[in-house]
Amino acid sequence: MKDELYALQEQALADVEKAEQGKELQDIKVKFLGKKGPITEVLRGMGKLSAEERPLIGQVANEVRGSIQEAIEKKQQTLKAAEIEQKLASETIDVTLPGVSKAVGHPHPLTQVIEEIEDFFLSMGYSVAEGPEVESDYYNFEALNLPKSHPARDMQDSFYITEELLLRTQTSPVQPRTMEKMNGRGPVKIICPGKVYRRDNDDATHSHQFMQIEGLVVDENIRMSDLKGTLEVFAKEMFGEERDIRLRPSFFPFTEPSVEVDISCSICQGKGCSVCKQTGWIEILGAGMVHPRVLEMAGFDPEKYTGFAFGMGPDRIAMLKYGIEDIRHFYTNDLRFIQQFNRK
Ligand code: 2U9
Repeated sequence: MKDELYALQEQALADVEKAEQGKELQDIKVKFLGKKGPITEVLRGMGKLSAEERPLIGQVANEVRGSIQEAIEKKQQTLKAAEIEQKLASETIDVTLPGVSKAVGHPHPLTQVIEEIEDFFLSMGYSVAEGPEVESDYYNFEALNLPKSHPARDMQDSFYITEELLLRTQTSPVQPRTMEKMNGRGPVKIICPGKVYRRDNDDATHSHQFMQIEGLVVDENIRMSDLKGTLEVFAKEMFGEERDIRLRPSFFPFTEPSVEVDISCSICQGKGCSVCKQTGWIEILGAGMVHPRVLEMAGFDPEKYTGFAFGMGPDRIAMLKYGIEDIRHFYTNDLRFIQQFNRK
């Protein structure tokens, strides 16, 4: 029986040696040391032994059990340590390796320009007013001194939804909407950014949907020089201190007098080049003194109140600022174009 025990011990220790997984050790333990195990079996047979043999076998059996138990625990630690080692090896981070850059988004170039323009006017005490893109014919045209029959309506080919509803062709309707809420009392000092829609065939300088920012100041004694001064500071802020502005007479149904505003060409410093078509000047926006009819329709007494207004296309401003030759780049969501404006 003693040899049998040692043979079991040898077998068990050999299995422990070969074991590679904790599970195997568990199985060996159950197999050799378990209730139904051969050593237990031997011990159960102790009854048949002589009195002098029993303690000897008992001692050998416990020695064998102890050595197998110990071998299993030692091997478990070895396997545990190897597992941790392997885990560490697989998880070691080579800090010298370049990091995996997470693609972080950033504002669209148009949004960047619009926010820059908004920040300028907010710094001048204006507030931002917004309104519906699906607008009524009244606010988009009538309230802007463009009665139903007015020819200028055709200039702005519109997406009509019903007789009375259309996709707004400019953000101007936000202004009579805002003025009406003032119950004829100034001051009004707002800028109105947003999407506008014109039934245009998209090409390098036209898009059926584009952005606009308009501004309006209504109060007592607002004069043309206030408009000129405001636009001068704006142009220098957006395009550089060395820029000059020029006001040219123009016509808009909702302003009288009306002007178009140019800045000196940033490419040729005003000497004339292909960008400014040899004029040295580049048009950036339109403006004028608010037409008394428009003030009146919005509930303001044109005898007491005057105002100025301006309108610009941030797309155009961005194209000038960044030398972009095709407006469609803004709307085709080509990341190669957009990611150039990632202000890291
Ligand atoms: C009210 C009174 C006056 C807004 C104005 C312009 C001149 C203008 C164009 C610029 C580029 C449209 O996107 S664009 O093509 N706009 O030139 N806009 S004055 O005048 C108003 C608006 C509302 C109540």
